[in-house]
Amino acid sequence: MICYIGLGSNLGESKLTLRRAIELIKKIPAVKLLRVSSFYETEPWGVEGQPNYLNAAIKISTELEPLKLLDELQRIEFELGRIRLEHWGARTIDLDILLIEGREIFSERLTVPHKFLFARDFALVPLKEIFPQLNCKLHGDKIIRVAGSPIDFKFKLIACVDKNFGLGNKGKLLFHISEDLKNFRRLTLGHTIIFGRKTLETFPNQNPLDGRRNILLSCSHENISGAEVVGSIEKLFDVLNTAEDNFVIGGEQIFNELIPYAAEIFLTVVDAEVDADAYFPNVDEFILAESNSLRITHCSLRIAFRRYTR
Ligand code: ROI
Repeated sequence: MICYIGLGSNLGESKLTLRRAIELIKKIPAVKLLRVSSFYETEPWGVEGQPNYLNAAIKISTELEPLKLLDELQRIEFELGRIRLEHWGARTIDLDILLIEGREIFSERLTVPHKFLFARDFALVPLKEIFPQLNCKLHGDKIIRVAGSPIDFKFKLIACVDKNFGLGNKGKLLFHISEDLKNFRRLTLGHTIIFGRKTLETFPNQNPLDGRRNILLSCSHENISGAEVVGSIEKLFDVLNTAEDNFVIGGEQIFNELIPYAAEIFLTVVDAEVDADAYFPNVDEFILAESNSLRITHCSLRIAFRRYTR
């Protein structure tokens, strides 16, 4: 089941609250985060004398029944300090089920599509960004795109995989192909690389890679010379620069965490099938923009350099 959720906040540190809400939604069992919109500053709709809101929308896929999903969203609202005071009052966080693909619901607790969705530009503008096929009319409300969404880091995922999107086996990479290593170096040199501990262990002598800003995303508080260590996705956002090229280089777990926010994917696909125990995530939310195939010199394998965009 594909579902779109609207997020809103106009009390406290709204940017951090929206980011935290998205990370908490990501952690709901049986929920997969697929896509995130920009953040938008919006004037309060339907009420006066409140601070402006920060609004966004996300796309998820889930096996949860809609009412169970609603329970989970309300638990997260509560965890983030939402206290229900007055109807339509200012709030630290508001999470609304906006749309569910192929479903309509009219029950006491839940109406889908959301009762006021098509009247509210603050919900429609972010929704339309991640669901461009949506057929709707805007009302000309003042909605300003602002910095702060995880998508503003424009993450680029880069990996070498076999035909089945296998990444690695028993802690080792599947391939060491010099054409691919050269391409990896050319793309990442002078930029930021983000990786997990298992990927660090695949580096020569387990050392950070030269000529790049190395960031290890790991909750074990080790100290590594030549790399910055961050313990969570939210801390990663604090240390990253949106003007930089931020390459995510693996492994499986780190790709899974960051692919919902990614702008681009560089995949080298080797025309072979190899035993693997770690895989690159599904790329169905992306469009294949480019593919260049070549025969590698020493063995007679073909490889394809693919580039995907949103
Ligand atoms: N207005 C804006 N702009 N954004 C919101 O998220 C929002 N949420 C609400 C009300 C009070 C209706 N107005 C809003 O619940």
